[in-house]
Amino acid sequence: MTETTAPLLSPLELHADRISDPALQPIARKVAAGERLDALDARALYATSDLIGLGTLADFANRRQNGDRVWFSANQHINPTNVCILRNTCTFCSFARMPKEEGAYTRSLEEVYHEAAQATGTPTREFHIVGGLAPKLGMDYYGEMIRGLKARHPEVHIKALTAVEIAHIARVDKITPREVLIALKDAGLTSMPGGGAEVFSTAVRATIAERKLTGDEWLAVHREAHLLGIPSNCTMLYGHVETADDRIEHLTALRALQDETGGFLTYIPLAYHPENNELGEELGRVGTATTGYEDLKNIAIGRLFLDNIPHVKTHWPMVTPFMSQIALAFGCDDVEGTVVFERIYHDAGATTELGMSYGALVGLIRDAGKVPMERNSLYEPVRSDFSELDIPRGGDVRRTLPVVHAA
Ligand code: V47
Repeated sequence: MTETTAPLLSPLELHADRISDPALQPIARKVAAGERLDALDARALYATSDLIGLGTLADFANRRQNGDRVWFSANQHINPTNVCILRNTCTFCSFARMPKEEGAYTRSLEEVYHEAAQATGTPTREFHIVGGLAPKLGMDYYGEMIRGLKARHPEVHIKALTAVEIAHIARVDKITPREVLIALKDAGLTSMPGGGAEVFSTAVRATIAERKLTGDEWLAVHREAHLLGIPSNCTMLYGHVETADDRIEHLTALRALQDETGGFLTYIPLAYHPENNELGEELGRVGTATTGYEDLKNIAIGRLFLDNIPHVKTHWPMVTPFMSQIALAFGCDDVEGTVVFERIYHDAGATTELGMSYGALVGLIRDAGKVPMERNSLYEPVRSDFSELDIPRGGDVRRTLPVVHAA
């Protein structure tokens, strides 16, 4: 994987005078010295209400690693099916349907190719493909899909299938996850998305995702992928029933696997959305479950604790483009891409647009004082000169969004 040297436009300085919580001072010394943080440090970070102090540390750690460069991708999300055998046990999910439930769908391969054809003539460089665990969909379907997409769009990287889907395909075809990964790589798979991790704690999983892969099983699939030369992303779903200690245990496990394999590209904290799902109803939550304060804290702590994962991505469909823009000063060096048509979070009540235009993304990054860099799935630079685009400075990102209609 090649990366250009990050442009260091702002002087790299840790503004310790911006830290007001004394509990953060010893952590600041560790961060300045490039020392690894431990679980007790992470507890202090979760306990603090000194958001500016926390952000100052995360921003320093990010700029030391990435300079002022912020990556984005021209990508298209595709969700081939919402049919899922975990429909009744993943209580946080609003996307899944039982096979015969109203709204259930499974696209034929031709329908997937038709949806992907929107990429033709656009800058799209990545298909992000995730969906449900439909009882009979195995290698025939997914192998053929990836091969067909690659044949039609050779220049587009395919980031597809969470660890949970890989394990499901293995069960359907009675082969190992390793065999599934080898076959999918051969078909054209570039990398894997980070979904399905949720929170690894057994107690949390028993409440929100009882029948899903265990944390250890999720990690084992990613380990296998990394060993086969398939890099992947990792996530944490926060803002439901988990405690700070559950989050720290989760981040510790991600960091340990990264020490072992180096295969994670980016970490994405995912903000729980409570609409139209059993968990939200049980918790009595409506609208958004997380606050801007929590969103920024989780991003900053991810950047500080995961010292071995190169990138931290903010997912604008979940936290809004406004919060994503601020996240660029709290440790993020990567913004979710153009997306085109987002389903999973909108089913769960997200009120953001379904996709964002290329120009709006560039403007969002540039107006935060950062240097936009378009990337592919492997974080190889695609484009850094946007002078030909007519993007008003300080523009309202809402005005430059395309109107995307439901399929
Ligand atoms: O695992 C589901 C989350 C994930 C809800 O790798 C929910 O670049 C909030 O894999 N509220 C799947 N979150 C999405 C995914 C992903 C997303 C963005 C970027 C990347 C990447 C991967 O969506 C699931 C789950 O954690 N999710 N329901 C909900 N109600």
